[in-house]
Amino acid sequence: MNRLDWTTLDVQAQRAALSRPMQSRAESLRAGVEQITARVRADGDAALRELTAKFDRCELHAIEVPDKEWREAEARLAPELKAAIDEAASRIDAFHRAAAPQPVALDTAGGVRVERMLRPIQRVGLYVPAGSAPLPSTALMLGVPARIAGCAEVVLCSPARPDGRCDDAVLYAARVTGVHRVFKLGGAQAIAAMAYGTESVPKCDKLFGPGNSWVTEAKLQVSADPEGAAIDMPAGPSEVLVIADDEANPAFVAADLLSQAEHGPDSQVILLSASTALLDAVEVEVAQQWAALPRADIAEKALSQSRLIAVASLAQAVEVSNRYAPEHLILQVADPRALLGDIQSAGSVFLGAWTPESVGDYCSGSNHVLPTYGYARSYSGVSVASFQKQITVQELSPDGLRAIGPCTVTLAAAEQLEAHRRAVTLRLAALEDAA
Ligand code: HSO
Ligand code: ZN
Repeated sequence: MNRLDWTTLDVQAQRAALSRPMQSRAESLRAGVEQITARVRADGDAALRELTAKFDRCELHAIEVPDKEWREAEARLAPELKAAIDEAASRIDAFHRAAAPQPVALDTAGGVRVERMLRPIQRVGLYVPAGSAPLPSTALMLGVPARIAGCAEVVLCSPARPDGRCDDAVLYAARVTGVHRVFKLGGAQAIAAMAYGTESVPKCDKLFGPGNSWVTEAKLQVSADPEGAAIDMPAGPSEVLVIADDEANPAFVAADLLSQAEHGPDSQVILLSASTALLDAVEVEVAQQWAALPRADIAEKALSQSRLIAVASLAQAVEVSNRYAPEHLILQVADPRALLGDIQSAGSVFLGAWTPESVGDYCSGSNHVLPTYGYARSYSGVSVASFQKQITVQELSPDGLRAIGPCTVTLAAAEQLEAHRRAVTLRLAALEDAA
């Protein structure tokens, strides 16, 4: 890991210290995704079969997971894994239910009622990657809020293994959350299928979930097309920023850094501390713990673009963190709540020594589909609201129109929109006539 001292860096060096690994939107990627999308739109299921044979080395008979395979997956799954999925789902459900937006009804003036009602997005498409490892937890993080929102059709795509089956745990998690249909599709072709529809795959209104650069590029392309589908958020590789003080346990800090580093070679982990002793100790711990990891090669690549940064104070650490806007922010300091009020940009925050990021990834109840790559400056993680539309309603009585009509008339006149003005004045005149 690179060691830096924030206080000695000039403006340019500070910017470089917080730069993310370059995300390629290379012309070849763009063109490759465009080609895939065009093929799926033109040839539907036939294109999906061909592309799956080519990219996933798997001959699909049925594109949709049949009932029999759902049942077999559930029967094969270890009881403790089933129980853990059930347990995680119930806590994610509890938190997301409590955090769901509520309808609003308010009189903003006498006789002027304004309301907000919530409606589910009808058809949603969830993507669950299975690249270096299938992620059943992602099926929970997307499926639970979709169910709470009440989406009419919830479709999930996850790539099949070469034996033609989807991962057992992903299928079980999908079933637990009430996902309606699962398709054995991965990559850009899965995104294209859900955005445009094929004979088998229904066209969806909005697509959710993480993925590799092909999936991300496909989501960006379909979201720019009015005939395509909306997306949850732009996504990049996973990342964590840890702020630690001299009381932090270096082994805990190192374990948290490595748990993000093992996600992918382009993941990024950053440690900020005002304590040189802590930075030294974490560096030693990372090297020790890293060597024992099964995914040491992946973590090594991630660590090569990661940083241990010395800062002058906790206040400066918070400043730097807000600037970086991490997906995950871990505060391993004596009084983490004292810093929380100053946190402006982060996807999800983990407080204190006993809150590893892993619990949020799986089962504390919060969502793990979070804004990466600095998007936490303006985006939030997936929640029930992501699966809903908010529709406002207003209703005026005659008194209500008398109360706010003049304000409308003045503003319409100022904007020289005469028809707007008259829509009010002719009604006010009708009220006067009737009086
Ligand atoms: N940390 C990842 C989510 C995840 N971790 C899934 C384990 N499984 C991105 O937030
Ligand atoms: Zn994780």
